[in-house]
Amino acid sequence: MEESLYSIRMHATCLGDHLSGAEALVSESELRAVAGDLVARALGHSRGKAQSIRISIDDLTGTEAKKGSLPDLVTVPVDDYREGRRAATQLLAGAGISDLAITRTLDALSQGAAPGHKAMRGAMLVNAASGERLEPDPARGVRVSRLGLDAATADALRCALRPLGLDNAHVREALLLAAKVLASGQVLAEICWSDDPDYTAGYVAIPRLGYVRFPHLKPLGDVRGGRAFFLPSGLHDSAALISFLQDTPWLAVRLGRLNPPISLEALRDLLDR
Ligand code: WAQ
Ligand code: MG
Repeated sequence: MEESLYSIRMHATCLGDHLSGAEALVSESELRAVAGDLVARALGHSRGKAQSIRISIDDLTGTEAKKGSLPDLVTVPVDDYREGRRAATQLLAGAGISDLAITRTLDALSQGAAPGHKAMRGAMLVNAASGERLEPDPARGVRVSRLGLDAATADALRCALRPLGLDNAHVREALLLAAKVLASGQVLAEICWSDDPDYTAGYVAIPRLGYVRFPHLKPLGDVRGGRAFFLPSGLHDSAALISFLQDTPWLAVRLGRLNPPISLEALRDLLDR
């Protein structure tokens, strides 16, 4: 019999504002347990308690999922978020993002990229040359959806992250999201930091090096976080990319290399090569 495939998504709001969202691709037998986990997560969020929780479940059985690998991962220790943002800026510049686009994006993320300086629910799409924002809805942004790991890869990932001290939901979910974004083949770079006030780490993902994490990309206690995907200025049709990111089921079936930390100097050497 064909294996069942479901997309399950949670979106929680408080006073009408985005609070938390999460999702998974699972089989029918896992749906109940995962739904319970998502509800618990919405109720226990560090940004506040949900007033409204929506769970959507879509049966995708019979839809072919695309398959790919997780990116390589490396941590670059930094002293504080300023040093983290300087290093992130260097990585983005090395990936062909203009200084203007980097500055505009970091400013938007640090001020809250949704109208009213609120946190966006999804990601900004940014023209890598002009810094212009391209997402159709600046409050919602583009949500990367319908992504998951097969069971063996999910287990292997946890085992490989544990000795690095990185086996937590933030890392696992962000690495998976970055994997789907890189798999689009159309994104030059991604930058992200969490909107959770007690989680200061963030990352830059680029095709050449994979997922490069910095323990500090924002000050502790800040509830402003977000994501931006930088697109080549020549990409005229972002609709196909948005449809891939939002709608195409995508499963990670292999790990990338999970490297021990490297110094900022070693990162700069890699970039100069
Ligand atoms: N698609 C697009 N954007 C999203 C999605 C999604 N599925 N989920 C969240 N975002 C955006 C949204 O603007 C959030 O405000 C922002 O990203 C941050 O989301 O240690 O926890 O789930 O290696 O708070 C990164 C570092 C942690 C992990 C990221 O993001 C590490 C994190 P959060
Ligand atoms: Mg969050």
